[in-house]
Amino acid sequence: MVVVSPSLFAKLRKLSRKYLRHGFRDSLKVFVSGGSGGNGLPKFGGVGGKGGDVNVIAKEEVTLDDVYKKNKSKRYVAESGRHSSHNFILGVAGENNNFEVPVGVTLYDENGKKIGELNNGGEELLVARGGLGGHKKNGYKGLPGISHNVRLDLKLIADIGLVGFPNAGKSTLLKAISHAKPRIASYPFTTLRPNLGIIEYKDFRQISMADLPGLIEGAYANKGMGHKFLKHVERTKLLLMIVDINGFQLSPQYPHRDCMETIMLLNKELEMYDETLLSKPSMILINKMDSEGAKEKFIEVKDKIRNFSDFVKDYSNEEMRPENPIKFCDIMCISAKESSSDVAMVKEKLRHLLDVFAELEESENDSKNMYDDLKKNMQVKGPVLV
Ligand SMILES: Nc1nc2c(ncn2[C@@H]2O[C@H](COP(=O)(O)OP(=O)(O)OP(=O)(O)O)[C@@H](O)[C@H]2O)c(=O)[nH]1
Ligand SMILES: [Mg+2]
Repeated sequence: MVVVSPSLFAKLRKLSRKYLRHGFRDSLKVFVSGGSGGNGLPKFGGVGGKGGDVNVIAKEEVTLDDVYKKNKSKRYVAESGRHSSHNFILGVAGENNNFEVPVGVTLYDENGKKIGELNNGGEELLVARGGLGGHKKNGYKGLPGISHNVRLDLKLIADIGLVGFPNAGKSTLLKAISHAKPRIASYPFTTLRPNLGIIEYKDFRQISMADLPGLIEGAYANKGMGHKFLKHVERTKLLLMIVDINGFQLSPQYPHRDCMETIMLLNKELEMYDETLLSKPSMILINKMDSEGAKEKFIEVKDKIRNFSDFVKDYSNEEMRPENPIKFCDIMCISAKESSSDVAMVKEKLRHLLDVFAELEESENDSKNMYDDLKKNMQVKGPVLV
């Protein structure tokens, strides 16, 4: 367990904000405007060209930072349609303005209404339609295109999301299990932006793991660094919680939380942020088992974690108690830093769990499809009421 003095903590926070400004961008506001339609030509019944559309196209390997750097004005305006003329009775349409965005982006309009999301490379979304060209019915006056501000909101798409309090060893595990090179240090908030690592297996199978900045109590209400990144957990298939067997203390003016309290508080933070996160499959790793007295501490907590719902139910401090205790599908105690065999075991376990969940999901979909087919058949062949 590491304790940070208030002055160092203040320095770290300052540093972190500066670092963040240059670091990971997961939201970007842009202005998009479809081109205006060209005017028609009343004398000859000519139709003006349609204004170009603005489309976003999802591309792997593009980051929101790339999007910003490529066009710092953050304005995307499509070309206007040409007016109808003697030579071109049908005005030429304006060119579309297409720009690339990262896979995993959700787009919102100015009122926060979702326009759509792009979850696969090559997917395309229209964000500003160009105006129609002028013709007889609109008095030959070309119409303006749609213009508005759009927010691009990026959520990482990773198979596994690592969640834990600061200093629990998330980055240490990511480094040990993948080729990622996250920063690791003995003070909280070492990780200031999400890191993505790819776990590779001998048969070339790849599993992605996102290491997120540490959560703290009150994270759901925007405390600390982790809240900003909780949204990245939404799209992961498996939550991997990491807890220090020795517990956690943010700084001397904050209470020390032991291992069980840390688990409850993490559970509560996730619940307060978004209850549906708790229905995701989750596994828990109790880390730093090489530290002094860890084995004795683990013997004490092992059954409590196994029967976590009962433990939570009987826990007296209501403030710390989550409403919906997480059901962990597996518990492992490890030393992410010192034991490569522990890390290898985690690696195999994660693969196994993801496979099991994928199979379950598939069979659920199959039975749902079967039910839908059955219903369709019933509608076709079922008895007719007269
Ligand atoms: N003894 C011991 N120390 C560990 C172990 N795993 C990580 N540590 C140490 O714990 C400290 C924090 O590790 P990190 O991996 O940076 O922790 P983190 O959870 O990523 O922390 P944040 O990025 O601040 O949220 C470092 O000094 C690590 O060397 C372990 O298994 N045993
Ligand atoms: Mg870290």
